[in-house]
Amino acid sequence: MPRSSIGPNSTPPDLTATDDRAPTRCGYVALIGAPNSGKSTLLNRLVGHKLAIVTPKAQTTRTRLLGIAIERSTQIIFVDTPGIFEPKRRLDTAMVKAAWSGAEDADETLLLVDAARGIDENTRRITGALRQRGRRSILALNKIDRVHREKLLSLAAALSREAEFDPVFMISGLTGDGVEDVKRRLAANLPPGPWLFPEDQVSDASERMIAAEITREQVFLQLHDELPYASTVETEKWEDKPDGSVRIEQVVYVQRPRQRAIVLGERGQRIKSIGARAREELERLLERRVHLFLFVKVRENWAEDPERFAALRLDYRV
Ligand SMILES: Nc1nc2c(ncn2[C@@H]2O[C@H](COP(=O)(O)OP(=O)(O)OP(=O)(O)O)[C@@H](O)[C@H]2O)c(=O)[nH]1
Ligand SMILES: [Mg+2]
Repeated sequence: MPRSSIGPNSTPPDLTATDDRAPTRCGYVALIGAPNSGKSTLLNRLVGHKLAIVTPKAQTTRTRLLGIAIERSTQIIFVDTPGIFEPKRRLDTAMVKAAWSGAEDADETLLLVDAARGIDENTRRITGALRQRGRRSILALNKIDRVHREKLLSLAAALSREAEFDPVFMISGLTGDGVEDVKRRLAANLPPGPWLFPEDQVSDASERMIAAEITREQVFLQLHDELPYASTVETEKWEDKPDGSVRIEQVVYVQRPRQRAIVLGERGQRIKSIGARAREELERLLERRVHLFLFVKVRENWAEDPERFAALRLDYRV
């Protein structure tokens, strides 16, 4: 069966569908790491679908997102998390809290370190917390396509002095180098048990939510300075048309009238370009025609508004 269903659907898990010669295994694996270490890129590669948005800017991911992969008789439920950093705003605190609770609820944690960047303050904060919690983690030095081998070995040694890691992998989420080894090892580590999701489901996020993320990805890619961080995107309407296409209405919230003017751009050129790229991406993802309508609204306090947190599936009470 093609693994085609993105979000939750009404089909109950078919627990008999797995290889009945081998007992099934199932469990959660949290991907944790500093912002920009490559967690979302790796999640997409492990699952074989674009689920999580990826940009060169830090703090792209704002909430936990499940990506579900199958490795022989094991269902691996990967948890993409926001990067762990020193939070300043309420939104940051909620993001970091979501990341840690993702790690705590998981059977295994995989710490990603950007090998080109090495051990920075954020990574040190994570290794300190792992050590304090007495938590063993698997380590993946990521982005090895950008780093010489000698540097990798010394980085692995330095990290092993910070916390307990077993084993250590060297991978590139971008090229896929080493990723299958990590996946196999994780599958073997997970406990025996029935699969928790239908075998064709690849994420817990709804199509509405992923669609909002795709537009937010363009906001991150096409806007700069404080704007990506001052914006959030929500899907307000989703209408399946009889001709097979879908009409999607989304709101881009910003905090200031001046920011709204920048998002719109001169004669609406910027929002048009954000919409055009997001629509292309959505059509690829949903495999149908998409009519995308974007509205830009000023909500000075959106980053303090419980409704916006709920849309991001973040805990407001941080
Ligand atoms: N060269 C190289 N770049 C990578 C690799 N993995 C990710 N990147 C790039 O690193 C940047 C950040 O990737 P993300 O996957 O968004 O990182 P993240 O850890 O999810 O970031 P946050 O969500 O902000 O915490 C993007 O520009 C990716 O293309 C890799 O293996 N090699
Ligand atoms: Mg991410």
